[in-house]
Amino acid sequence: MSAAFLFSHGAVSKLNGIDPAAVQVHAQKINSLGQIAGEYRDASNLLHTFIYDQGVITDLGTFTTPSDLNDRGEVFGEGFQGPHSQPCFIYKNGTFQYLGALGVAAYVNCSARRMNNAGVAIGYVTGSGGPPNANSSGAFLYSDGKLNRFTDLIVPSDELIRDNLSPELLLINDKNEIIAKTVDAGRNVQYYLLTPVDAADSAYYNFEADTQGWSNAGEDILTVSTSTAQKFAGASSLAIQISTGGFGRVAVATPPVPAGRTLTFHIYLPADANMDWIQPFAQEGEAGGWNWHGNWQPLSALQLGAWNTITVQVPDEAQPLNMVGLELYMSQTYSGTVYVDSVSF
Ligand SMILES: [Ca+2]
Repeated sequence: MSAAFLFSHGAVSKLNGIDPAAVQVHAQKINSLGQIAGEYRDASNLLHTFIYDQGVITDLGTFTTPSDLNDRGEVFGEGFQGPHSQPCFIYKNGTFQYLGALGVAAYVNCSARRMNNAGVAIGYVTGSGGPPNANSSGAFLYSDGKLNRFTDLIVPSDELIRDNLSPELLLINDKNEIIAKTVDAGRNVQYYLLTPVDAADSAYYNFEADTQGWSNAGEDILTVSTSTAQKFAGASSLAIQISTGGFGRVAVATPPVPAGRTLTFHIYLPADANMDWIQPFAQEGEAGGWNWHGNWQPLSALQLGAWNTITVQVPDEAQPLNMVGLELYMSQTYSGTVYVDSVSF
């Protein structure tokens, strides 16, 4: 017996809600949430980007074309800002952000390629009309609000630089690994896989060598180790492997966190995480009456399959701390791994 593709519950949805006058409707990307980004031409032959999400169409307006859509629902595409300027944009949380050129330029013509689930985008931009030698064109990598010239991110001795080839970036994955293509004067094509070097982890609790005293301080439902499977910075993080439901607590005793500091936690929740809530915390010692300072977060406030940054304020009048850590509560059974990294203060 063989089966054709089985849709969830047999449901097939029609992409209703696009401008009835639309022609040349193209769905370009579908992400793992089932959201779709596409484009169409309106009655005036102008291009629009649309996003389809659970039966609802959002129209991003004229002069926009999508190139990619990530699992955060963010669209990477090309827009329009007056004659001769077609910058790349990232559309997220209902707003456009335009990326511009690499140097000073009057006009921008940008080719959007890909954007991963961390919001790191790659493409190629041509700037023109700027001062001589403005050097405003080239392949770029956009990350954390910064437009980087791609060649600035490559070790100068690498042959990509040495041969003075301009890489056309093709693909990026969620590990920020990039496929680049070069074409030399003889039209010979070469492909490269570029892998990022880990940024150093300068946080006090960076979990680079060991667990730094962090251990299970709650119910017997989890084990604690270091792991390179996920990391916020450096090469490794603290892995909290949960085997069932219940109340979990991982903590480090007598941390040297001074009063008045803000503790910053980076916490990675897997895509299938089902805990009810998590709570990074700091607790004062006996002199401080065991005072508790937590930042309780329901699962709905957190990003899954991603790093979450959560802070805990230690008051100015706090007495020396008894412990710092993370609590998790799962009313249902769960088996999976949560990661903590780069806890600084
Ligand atoms: Ca680390």
